[in-house]
Amino acid sequence: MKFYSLLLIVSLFLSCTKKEEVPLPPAPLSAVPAANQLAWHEMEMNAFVHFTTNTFTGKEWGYGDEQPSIFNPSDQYDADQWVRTFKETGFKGVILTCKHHDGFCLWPSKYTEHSVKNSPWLYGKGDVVRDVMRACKKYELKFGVYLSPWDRNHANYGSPEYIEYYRNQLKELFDAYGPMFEMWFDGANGGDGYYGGKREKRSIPGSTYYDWPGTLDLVRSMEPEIIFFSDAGPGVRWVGNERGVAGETNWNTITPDTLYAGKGGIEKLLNEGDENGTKWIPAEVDVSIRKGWFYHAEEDALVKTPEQLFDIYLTSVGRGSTLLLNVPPDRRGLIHEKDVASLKGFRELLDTEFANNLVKGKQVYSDNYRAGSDQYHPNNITDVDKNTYWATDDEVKTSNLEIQFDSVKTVKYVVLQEYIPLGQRVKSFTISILQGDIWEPIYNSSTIGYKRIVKLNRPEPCNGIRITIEDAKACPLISNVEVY
Ligand code: FUL
Repeated sequence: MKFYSLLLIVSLFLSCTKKEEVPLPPAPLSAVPAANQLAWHEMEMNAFVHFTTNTFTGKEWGYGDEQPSIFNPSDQYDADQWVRTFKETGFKGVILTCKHHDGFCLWPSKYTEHSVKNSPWLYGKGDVVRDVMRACKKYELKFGVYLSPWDRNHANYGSPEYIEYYRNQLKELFDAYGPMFEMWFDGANGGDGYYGGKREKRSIPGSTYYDWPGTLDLVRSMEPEIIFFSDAGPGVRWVGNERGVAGETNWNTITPDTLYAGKGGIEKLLNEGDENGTKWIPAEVDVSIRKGWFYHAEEDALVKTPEQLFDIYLTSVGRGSTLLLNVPPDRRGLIHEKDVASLKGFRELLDTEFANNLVKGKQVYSDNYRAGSDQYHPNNITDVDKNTYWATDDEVKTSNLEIQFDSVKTVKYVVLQEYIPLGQRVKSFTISILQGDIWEPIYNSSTIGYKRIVKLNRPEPCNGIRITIEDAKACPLISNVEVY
């Protein structure tokens, strides 16, 4: 008798421990984000700041022959106000044009006379790069730099000496103003310029002149975790337009060998990515709050409204990209009142539209979850923990997630997030709402990625919501669902 009870206890113990055995996690896909790319995704909204002699000449592209004396912000200049505004309205990082195509440097570079040090502003002692960097530290925003490869002022542009000059400036910037989270390499190259007085057209072989591998290595030696933006990455890619619109289908992967800076006709590929791309190079959506990238008083009436900014949010962050919104300071050296008002209105819209998540903490039903293990339970999508996720068995690529409400609710937005550390998987999904006893499909689309925000054409009263993953590259992994 004793022996049998012992056996019972042992077998009970074994069955309990077996139940708690966690199945193997899904295998990662071949292209997954690196840690710094993951951190970049999570930033979601960064600010871009274009400020230089163009602000004072009224141009968008300075020729490179501007006198430094024209750069002269007023006593009201206040980089703190720029960054404070970004902080208050929800931006996580700032990228500053330290040097635009005209070659004028916003810091007192020792390698050129074409800089703030020869302007009357603060008797030549001003330094915009330092001020923005300090304000970012104060408000805990990350700081990034734009240093235009094309330089219409420099006499040696087009020759190897210029590459040395460009690299010296990178060293200056990274030595004195770090840490930096992102470095922007602009692909623009219009050819003609002042070039030390030669006033001619210079063309460079775009894919070889800058020796990008060497330049990137140099920057990485100073800032190992930096994200590089260029048309084709390697950190993040251009989204293919300056209108604020990522592809509705938006893969974070491309095969970069097929691309190089300045090559035309690849906008669609950049916009939508490539499902079978070999590298994780997500699109960054750069767009200006104004018509131009620089401040021009005559564009004060054209500042994008809060509603326009909200639409851009939906077509950028809401399509799995990061928004890089340009907000250019005016001639005083302040973010203009109109821009501040628009940004604040935009923030209010975000806060009201996404105020009350109807499914937070709710029970979720699914027709499949990995080996029936709690580790991959569908409740993981409503637990507000980005590190937990629902996963299906390896062979299951179609599955449902269902959430029922206690009473009729009106649904306007559905937010979906894949668990991207193991790769982007979902190829197609459908949203249905429960009306009476019927699940009514109301929306179908393709990719999800880091985040997908679906705005329903008209708010729908319903008793529940169902997300059907129709197809995926491998078993789908969903980390978060919110409903508003
Ligand atoms: C473009 C530039 O030519 C514009 O002036 C601006 O800096 C934009 C962000 O990138 O290529």
